Amino acid sequence: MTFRFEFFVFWVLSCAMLSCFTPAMGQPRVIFDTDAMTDVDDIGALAVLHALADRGEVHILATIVSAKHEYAAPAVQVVNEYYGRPAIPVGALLGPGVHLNSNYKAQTLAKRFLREPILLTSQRIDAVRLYREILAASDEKVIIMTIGYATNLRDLLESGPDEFSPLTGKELVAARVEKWVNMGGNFENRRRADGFPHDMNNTNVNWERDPQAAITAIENWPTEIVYVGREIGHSLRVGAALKDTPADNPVRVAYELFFGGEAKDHHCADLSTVLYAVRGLGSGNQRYWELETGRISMKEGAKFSWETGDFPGRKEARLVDALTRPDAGLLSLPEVEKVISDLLIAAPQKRPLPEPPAVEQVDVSTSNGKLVLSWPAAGRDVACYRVYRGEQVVGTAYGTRFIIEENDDAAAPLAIRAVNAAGTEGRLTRVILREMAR
Ligand SMILES: [Ca+2]
Repeated sequence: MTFRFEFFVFWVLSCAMLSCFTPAMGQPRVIFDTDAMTDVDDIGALAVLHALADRGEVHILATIVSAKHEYAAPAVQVVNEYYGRPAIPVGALLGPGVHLNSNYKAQTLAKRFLREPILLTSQRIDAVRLYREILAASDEKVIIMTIGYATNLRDLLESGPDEFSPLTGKELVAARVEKWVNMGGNFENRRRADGFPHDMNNTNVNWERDPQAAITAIENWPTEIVYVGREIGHSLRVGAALKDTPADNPVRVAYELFFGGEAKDHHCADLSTVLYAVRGLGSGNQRYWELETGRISMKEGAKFSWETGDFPGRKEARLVDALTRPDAGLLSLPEVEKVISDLLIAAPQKRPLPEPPAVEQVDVSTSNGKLVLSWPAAGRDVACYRVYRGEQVVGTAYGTRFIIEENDDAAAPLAIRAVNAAGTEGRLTRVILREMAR
């Protein structure tokens, strides 16, 4: 059965009313991939990311979970909501993966702060689908950071063409991803700040808990990888200052749950990874790190060796800090701790976000009996799009394309509304489709 669609696009907002929308060009656009399961530094890292977004330094495209704990995704949602960005998508690994206990008690955290019914990790949008939807629609390069397992990125690389893109996962990453900031590996033998020596098995839990994912993703990654080795964040400690923040700050509560009492200083493996993903090496006289280029060789169990140097065709580097490069004029470790701690405890700014602009044009086609809607992006700050049929939300798009499975009622009016991170919908951009028999 074939259809032809005549469609009329109405939009109420005039271009003049939209002129207050000023995209922040040059801001990195990031996808945050976290286990949010065992250690509390994932929660601290997400707080730092939101604090940087509050300062206009980053746009958060998605928060994605790489662990199987049912309250990992809800815990991420708690932090997104606290910082006033409830509409940022929370994706999750739906296939096989790592499942361990949560030492910061993700379930307790989620139940304290979220309204019932809580959408569990297994009820979230599939990580690979979310990655593909976002990357396919992105006309700017994206930075992906992993502060958990490489499971989602391995699955993304191995994904095939779908309704969002004719590219394979690897081709999509090559086309749209600037770099992978990878918290993993243990490149130097140091004593931790508490005197305990690092385990020098040349890996770290992020890689060794799903070693095949780490090996496959690293060996097949088609763009730059920057490793934030365990020694970077484990030489820094922050968190005690959270006790000066409001008692209902869920990040403070997570650190309290982790320590079984007052919030204390804790390592910064994931927090330092966020700082690098957003601010890079730092700037001016505020330089945190240097890059050391090299080449990694992955071995069984996700152990590895690292060879320093320039290797044509490879884009790999690791972070080095002032302990490794005392000659480089970098900030001292206590100074970097101060930068991270100030971001960790910064009060959410919850500035009103501009209402998202209207979707100005929608193309409609059919494919395999399904209705395919696609449209140009309505600005850089859109978190997602809601697709309405009449008053009913029929789905959410994280890119600029939506497929309606059942098109038997295609004559009903469809509206697509852009949604910003705060959850505010754009006004009355309405697309009315009328089915016309050929
Ligand atoms: Ca982590």
